[in-house]
Amino acid sequence: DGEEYVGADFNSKGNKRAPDDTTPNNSYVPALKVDKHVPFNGATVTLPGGPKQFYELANNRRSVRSYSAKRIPPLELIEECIRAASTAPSGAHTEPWTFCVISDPNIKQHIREIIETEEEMNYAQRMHRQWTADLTPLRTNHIKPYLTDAPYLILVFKQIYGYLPNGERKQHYYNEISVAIATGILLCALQAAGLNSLVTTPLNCGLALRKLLARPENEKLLLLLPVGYAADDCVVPDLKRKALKEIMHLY
Ligand code: IYR
Repeated sequence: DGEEYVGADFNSKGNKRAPDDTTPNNSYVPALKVDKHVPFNGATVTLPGGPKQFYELANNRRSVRSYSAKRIPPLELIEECIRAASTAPSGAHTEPWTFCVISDPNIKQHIREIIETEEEMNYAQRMHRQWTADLTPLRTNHIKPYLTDAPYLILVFKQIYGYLPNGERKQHYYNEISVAIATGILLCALQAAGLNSLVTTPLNCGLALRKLLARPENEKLLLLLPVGYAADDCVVPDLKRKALKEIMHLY
């Protein structure tokens, strides 16, 4: 985006030194405690089928909007997938993510009501008509049965800042990018577990959902993923993916 990123010089947003900041450099202490660096043997855990096998797995993922309310994956599968997500790289190793897993039917119902109320206004008024036109091939609308049918909802929050042991605020650099990368890993892990999911961005619902779950102010909702098994009568749009030669340019 053309913005210079100069070392560890930041304002409250973390990206610019105030011109009048005369604080000596040695008065800054790192937030991250690292005792030592250790030898690393490189990527030693690989798939038997190599990257082709991983492609097959990733390519098998589709956004699923209808879920079996009867087939319930064990919570351990979800936990293992979130553990995988938590291995994502993050700005200055701040790990700025929170994953809220909802299985309680009453909370799911409440979440559905919050989202459907907002989405009704989103579709009717807030979204540009070009946007709603662009969505018609996907057959989406403000009615979202997947929010109550899916056995789990994973609400992914980005922590826009954290806290030091002394209670002061800690910078969470690139928190949104970090949490988005973690979510990509989560999607792959869910796929590897044989689970289906949908990435949703509930427009205008962040505050209400944060309050419903009693999450602190430094957490902002980034994404909401229904997770479960596709319903027997599930259909998905017959989409094509771009070919490698359209997306990769070798120099
Ligand atoms: N958030 C709305 C609308 C929506 C937007 C996009 I971009 C999509 O790819 C799909 C849906 C909804 O969930 O219906």
